[in-house]
Amino acid sequence: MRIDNNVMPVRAISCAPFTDQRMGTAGLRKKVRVFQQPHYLETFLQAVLDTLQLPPGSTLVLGGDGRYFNREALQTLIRMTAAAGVRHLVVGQDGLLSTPAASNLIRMRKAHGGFLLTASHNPGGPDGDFGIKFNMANGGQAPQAITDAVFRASQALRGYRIAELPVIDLSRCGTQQHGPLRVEIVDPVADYQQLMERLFDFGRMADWVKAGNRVVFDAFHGITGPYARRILADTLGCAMADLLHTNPLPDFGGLHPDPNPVEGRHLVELCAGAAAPALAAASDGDGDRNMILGPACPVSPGDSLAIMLAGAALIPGYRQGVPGVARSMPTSRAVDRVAADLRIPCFETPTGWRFFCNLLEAGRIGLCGEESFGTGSSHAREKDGLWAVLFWINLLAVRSEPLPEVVAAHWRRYGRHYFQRHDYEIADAAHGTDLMEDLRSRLGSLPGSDLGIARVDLADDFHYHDPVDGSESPHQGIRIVLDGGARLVYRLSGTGTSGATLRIYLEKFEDNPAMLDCSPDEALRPLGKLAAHLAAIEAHAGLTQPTLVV
Ligand code: G16
Repeated sequence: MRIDNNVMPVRAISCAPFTDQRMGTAGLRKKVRVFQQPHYLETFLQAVLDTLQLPPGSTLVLGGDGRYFNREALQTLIRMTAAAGVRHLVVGQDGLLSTPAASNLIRMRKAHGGFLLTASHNPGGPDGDFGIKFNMANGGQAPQAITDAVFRASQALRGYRIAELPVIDLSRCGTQQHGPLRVEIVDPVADYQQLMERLFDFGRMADWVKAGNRVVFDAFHGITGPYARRILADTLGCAMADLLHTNPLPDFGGLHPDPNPVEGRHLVELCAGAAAPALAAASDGDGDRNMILGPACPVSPGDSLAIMLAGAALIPGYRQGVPGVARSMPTSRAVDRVAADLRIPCFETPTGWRFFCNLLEAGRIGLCGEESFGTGSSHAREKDGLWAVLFWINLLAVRSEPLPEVVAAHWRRYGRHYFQRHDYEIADAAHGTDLMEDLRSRLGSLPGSDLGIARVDLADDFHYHDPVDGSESPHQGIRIVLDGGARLVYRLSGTGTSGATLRIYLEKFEDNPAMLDCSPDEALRPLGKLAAHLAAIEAHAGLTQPTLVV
């Protein structure tokens, strides 16, 4: 098909709106089959494009985690952004870009934003999940005001506009011109690797690997495989055989690409045995999550963030110190203790990486993290799985101590925050909402009451006031703080694609040196029982135990 240099042929297609295109914690996530309905993907994209009103001639970054339906969706995305007047697309080769690498590219190229085709850690394949996130010019996910406006726009749509373009070949790096549209296909790893080399001491890390410190990394057939091969193996010298599942596959080879101790139990078992590597790690489908383990020592995400902050001055990119730190409300408060020690502010935000972006953008924080296996810094506006692995390698290389000793020393100094998340999969979403409403209605009567193992100090529904833009985010999770500092948090997940997932976060602080080495199961069992009883989970949802404990 030949296209005139200046004119983009565009077709207008009429269709009825869909009623379910409200974005959750991170973009729109649905079953693949929902996205495959005629016009579904297109109407959502049109709603985003109508809301953004990009200036004519804009640049956008496009990529994804390689999951099923990405290829088709990417071609639609190219044609619709072209119809909306975008004139320069920067696309990862084969449509691949990790979420943090895309965030970096948007910033580097001064693009107007980017679309990321991913449902993150959710399973892939024809019966799995698909998703789309839109990131703004700062590289961070669209804020709530934009996602709300997109939903309103989706309800009012009567059709969409799509350019007539041939199928674009994304397999070779280089620039293609299609009429007025320039499509630039880039190596997904190169710019990201350069950024990592600026932040970390690669020479010292390579020496540490050479000295016999083995690193095992599992990419779960998600996007981080190509990044891990180039950075961990080719550059730092890790053994290729220790990098697992590194070719991105549309169905993740049947794996569930969620780096937690359940999906990563093979790594937990490896680390429990005599052949434990110095460091084991994993990332998720789109490369923004991380799990860190050492010999007989899984590191909880809250501890990982706290230990990173405590050691930040040892890492070249953070040597100047960080101005502040942030964690999502349900995340353990281990990092708060380090921040207090360093006399820097510690912000508590709602769940969702986008809430960190204003603080990062305003220079008020340098590190941030969440219980959901996400950690990041001011280097990007998304959490970053491989970055966290590199941070730990750099930290271990400088400290010259095994990982379990680093963790134990941290607990001896700051105390230990035992932490677990109990997820209950509730088949009928309405039962999940009723449960939360019921608990919310009883909050006023809880303070001061004796719950058997402790009295309630505080019971509220977390409300966030953004200190940068002044926006308000109410109802971000129920907090029940007990005397002695233990805490229960309840919220419904915003990333599932069916039913409701009730998440209960359990936390207990311990600074008795004789009690620092319990298993979280043991330390938190009474709290878990109390949490289930308080929320009347069996009565509301018929569930007598959690579906998943991480
Ligand atoms: C997303 C968000 C995270 C959030 C996580 C879990 O991660 O970016 O900020 O913590 O979902 O959210 P929820 O508890 O609502 O399911 P990802 O890696 O899935 O994009």
